[in-house]
Amino acid sequence: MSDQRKTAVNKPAGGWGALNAVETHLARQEVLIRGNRVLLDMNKPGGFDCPSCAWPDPRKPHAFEYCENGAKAVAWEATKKRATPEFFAEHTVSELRGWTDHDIEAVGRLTEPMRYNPATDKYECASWEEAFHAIGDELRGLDPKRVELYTSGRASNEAAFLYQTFGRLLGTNNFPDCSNMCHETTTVALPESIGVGKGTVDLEDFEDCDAIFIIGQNPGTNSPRMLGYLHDMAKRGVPIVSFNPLKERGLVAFANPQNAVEMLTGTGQKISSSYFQVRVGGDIAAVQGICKAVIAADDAATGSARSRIIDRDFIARHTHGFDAFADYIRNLCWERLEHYSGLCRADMEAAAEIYMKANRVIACWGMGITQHRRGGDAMQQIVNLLLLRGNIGRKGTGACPIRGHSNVQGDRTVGIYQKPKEPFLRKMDEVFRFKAPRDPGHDVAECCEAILRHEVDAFVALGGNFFRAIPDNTRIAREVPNLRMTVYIATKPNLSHMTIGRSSWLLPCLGRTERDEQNGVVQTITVEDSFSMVHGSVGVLDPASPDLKSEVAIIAGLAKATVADRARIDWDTLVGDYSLIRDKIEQVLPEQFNNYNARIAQPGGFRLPNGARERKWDTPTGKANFLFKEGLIDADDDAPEAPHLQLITLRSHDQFNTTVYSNDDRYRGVRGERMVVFMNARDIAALGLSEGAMIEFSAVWHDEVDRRVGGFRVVAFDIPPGCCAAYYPETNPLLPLAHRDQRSNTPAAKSVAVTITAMTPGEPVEVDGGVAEHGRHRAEDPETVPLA
Ligand SMILES: Nc1nc2c(c(=O)[nH]1)N[C@H]1C(S)=C(S)[C@@H](COP(=O)(O)OP(=O)(O)OC[C@H]3O[C@@H](n4cnc5c(=O)[nH]c(N)nc54)[C@H](O)[C@@H]3O)O[C@H]1N2
Ligand SMILES: Nc1nc2c(c(=O)[nH]1)N[C@H]1C(S)=C(S)[C@@H](COP(=O)(O)OP(=O)(O)OC[C@H]3O[C@@H](n4cnc5c(=O)[nH]c(N)nc54)[C@H](O)[C@@H]3O)O[C@H]1N2
Ligand SMILES: [Mo]
Repeated sequence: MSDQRKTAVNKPAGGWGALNAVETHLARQEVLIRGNRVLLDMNKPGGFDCPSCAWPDPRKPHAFEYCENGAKAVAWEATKKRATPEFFAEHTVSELRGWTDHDIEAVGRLTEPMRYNPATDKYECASWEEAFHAIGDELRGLDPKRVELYTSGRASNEAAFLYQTFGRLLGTNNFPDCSNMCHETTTVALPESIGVGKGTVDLEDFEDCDAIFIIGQNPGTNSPRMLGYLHDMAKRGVPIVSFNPLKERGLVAFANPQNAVEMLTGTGQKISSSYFQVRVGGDIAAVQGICKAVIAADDAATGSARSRIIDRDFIARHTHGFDAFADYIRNLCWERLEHYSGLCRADMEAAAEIYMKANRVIACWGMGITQHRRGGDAMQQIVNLLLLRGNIGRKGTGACPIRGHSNVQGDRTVGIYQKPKEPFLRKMDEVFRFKAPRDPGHDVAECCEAILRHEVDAFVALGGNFFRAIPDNTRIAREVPNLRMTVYIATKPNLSHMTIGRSSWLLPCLGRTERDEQNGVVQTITVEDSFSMVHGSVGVLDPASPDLKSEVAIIAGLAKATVADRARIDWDTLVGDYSLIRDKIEQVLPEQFNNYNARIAQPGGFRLPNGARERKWDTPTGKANFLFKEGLIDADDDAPEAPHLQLITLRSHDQFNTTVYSNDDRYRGVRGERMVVFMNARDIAALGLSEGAMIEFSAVWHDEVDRRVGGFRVVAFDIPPGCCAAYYPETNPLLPLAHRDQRSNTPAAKSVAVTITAMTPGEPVEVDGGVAEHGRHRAEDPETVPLA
């Protein structure tokens, strides 16, 4: 590792580097003055909800309730740059398809509706009326089962609710959603354990807990406001126990930009009191090892005067399956747990010691748990650990999945779901007087399979970047020209928009930072955060173009043009006053949204009911369940043997999913490039490579598809041997569609078996049909933030 990189990687996260980055990103998008003022309105009552992650807002916000990455998200949306009709006149879609994710979005905000013209291979201006008409005509003529309605988690509750109403009126439950690639694992597996698919904690619990376990999540980059809480907890001496194969800088130390001493001394606060570098996918074994040590300690305490370690009373009253679980765990041998977790027995026992000493424990998890073939099983082991000492449904305790997109949880709550429950559909029928379709629709994986089978005619996207974010993306994108129509509702152009059916539309919408005025009144939208708090958001900026419509207005326009005759819905009235949409949501979901409009007016909004938080378990046993399977730790083991490596696909510090703000990753010491692979020095040597060498990945999977991407530079990193990491979405062509969590279909993006081979710089990667990743057009873009 170079000295400069070493210094960069070893500094605390946050600090001057974070402030510096905020300024640079605002300046780069030419929003310095505007942006700084705008940032003051973020995450405050009466202001707008940060469009970045789903971390909740405190009831009493700080003066600067934003983080570096929230500021980047705002700067990116509030940019002065525009993707105008003139821009599209200069570039064919075929040409734009070869651009990088960064370059295409960096063009700026979309300004007018655009229609693809096959004769010129360009997007050209159209009016909203033309767009709605043409799209409505096409959709009306199609079998609704061959229409896919994708949602990305930035859509508001109001937009998402109208969207699912529109889709169900059309006659389909095909609602593939970004959550199908994200926390679907949690949504499916958590209810089996505790009866709800959402977390059971709130912000106050963070203040009350006395130990926290962070498993497979990188808060420093992906929910940086969480770091402020971790920072304060660490200061209070609360043990923070992290499980992550990579040494993530934000989990190691953090200098809070709001703390003068830390800023001046550059020291920062140590965050994780223990850091366990588990093997990729080794969490099942690691957590079961901790359970083993806890149960052993409890067994040893039995009969002695010492108090019991396991909360027998809670277990007897509130749980099911403890005895079988405990027996299973007692019989696991340490050698196997060590082998599969990549940790030693002493590590697991040390973690158990911390767990047993603490009265109140929170466990958080992210994509490092959900994006695995046995992600749901891993998550259920985390719950088992919590249940052992009654760490759910009590102050300062709980299960805490950290969601991704700022409203991904809310979208699901209001009906974006491919497998809607009967009571919900019955309410929809009743409120809108029609018969909603009953057969299950497609999730993301099933939508991709349908595209591959040529069973899709139209693909409509409410935000997102579907054809980049999905597994096997180049392979699936190749089939899209078979579709009759693609429709993209978006703020900025991206590579999906260049992945088009025979007809294609780009419908530009307002972003969350912008004033959404209808009938002369500024509208409030609502969102739900990771902790099930629903609150309002009001945009403050002038819209990027006078021709933008809100997502709500666009969906209503599409619905009017397509399904106006199928229910007596006054779409225009709903668009004119979003509180009327909330009334409809309340009618369909009365228990959750009772008194909706009044309650969003209270500071911080309101919390949706959560049974497990009150120790009411909505499971078939009526209890919280200890769940496990025989042979779980090594069943269907996907850890490849050498020379294969397990590839983790993850996020850099300067990206939000497929939105790449810059090519830097300050916390991992990478600057100006994304085509890198982080490897253990031993693997680098074993493969006969050296730092800086150029490599090609090829995926190991049992089918005929050639999955390769090349042009990645080797970077030595503190990561266990046998695994490596590289950025998404550049690595998505490697991720086989069938490689996914067994129950929820969530792509196993965190453990792709690959082989790595050396290549000479400039050597082309011939991948059948697709754009070879390293062959993408790149602007000369040394736009970098100094390493700090
Ligand atoms: N700035 C920013 N914020 C974001 C996003 C963004 O891209 N940028 N994305 C948003 C979205 S949609 C989401 S879902 C969240 C994602 O937030 P995270 O869940 O933090 O997502 P990742 O960065 O993909 O990976 C998380 C961590 O899992 C670790 N990991 C990988 N495999 C394993 C494993 O087997 N076991 C363990 N214990 N750890 C493992 C990786 O090293 C990495 O540190 O963030 C949201 N917030
Ligand atoms: N290999 C690999 N693949 C992954 C992951 C991984 O870790 N590894 N992570 C997965 C996860 S967790 C997720 S959530 C998905 C994300 O998948 P998506 O949600 O589909 O992708 P994003 O990159 O978040 O979408 C970015 C685009 O959204 C549009 N946009 C931004 N703001 C707005 C808005 O306000 N309204 C509208 N209509 N459009 C807007 C812009 O055009 C922008 O280009 O990717 C998944 N794919
Ligand atoms: Mo996500």
